[in-house]
Amino acid sequence: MARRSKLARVAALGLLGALTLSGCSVGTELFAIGWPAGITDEAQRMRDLWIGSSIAAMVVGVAVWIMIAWAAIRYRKRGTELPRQTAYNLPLEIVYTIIPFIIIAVLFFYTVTVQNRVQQRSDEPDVTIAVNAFKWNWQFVYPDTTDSNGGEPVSTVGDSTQIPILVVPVDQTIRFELASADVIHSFWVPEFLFKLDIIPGNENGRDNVFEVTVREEGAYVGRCAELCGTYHAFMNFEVRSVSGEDFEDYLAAREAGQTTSQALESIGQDGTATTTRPFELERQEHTALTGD
Ligand SMILES: [Cu+2]
Repeated sequence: MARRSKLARVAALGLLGALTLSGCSVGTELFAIGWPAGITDEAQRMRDLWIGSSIAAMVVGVAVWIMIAWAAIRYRKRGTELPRQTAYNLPLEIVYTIIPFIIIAVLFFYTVTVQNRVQQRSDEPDVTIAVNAFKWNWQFVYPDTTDSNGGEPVSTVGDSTQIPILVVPVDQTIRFELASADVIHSFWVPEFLFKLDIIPGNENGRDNVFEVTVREEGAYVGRCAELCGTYHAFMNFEVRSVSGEDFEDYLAAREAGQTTSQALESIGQDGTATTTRPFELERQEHTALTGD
């Protein structure tokens, strides 16, 4: 009896070890179960939480399957004799009430920790960008800059023929301050694994601000994630993450009077969006002509 329980314990430990090890290295993709990787520190934290939860769920699931199989085999019907009847095992009932409670408490602890990290705001972000949403496009303003043409801060605004490009540096904390000119929009960059509603009149609160640290250079599509009207679906933008040096050069070129497109080309980037394109005007023209 003693030997058997020792064996069972070794087997359980081995299983747990194998699951944990594979979860930490080769198996992360397996345990991510389709969860995307994302390009920010915050996205990575959320992914880690998800993978940890998957592994925990797998461990609990396997333990339950083993116990079910064991009970079914060990206590299967062997003859016609009625087995020993038992009821009200208080210690056992307490154990199976407490164990789920502990599991939920641990999951809750990690969830709150990650949530606080994702919503964390630094005292001094490296870059602040104002995002203004309107029906049906976006404006991105860099408040710490001055355009030599008019003395206003540098900004990029999209229209029906041009996708606005939001240029950000990598490896720096970026604060987005969201504002809406009309209805509720939602700022969503799928690769950030994050979106935030933009509620008109909320500009000076804390609910319209979030921060990320982007870790990968590239071009990523951004969208409005709140049904905001007829052309909601066309309210796309592009995030272009570049090195810190390129970002400085980009802003300097903008301050010197270059357009977004020219300034992007001056740092060796595509001048127009590569991940999405302006919506087709056909529908609009059709509507104008036929009235439906
Ligand atoms: Cu919108």
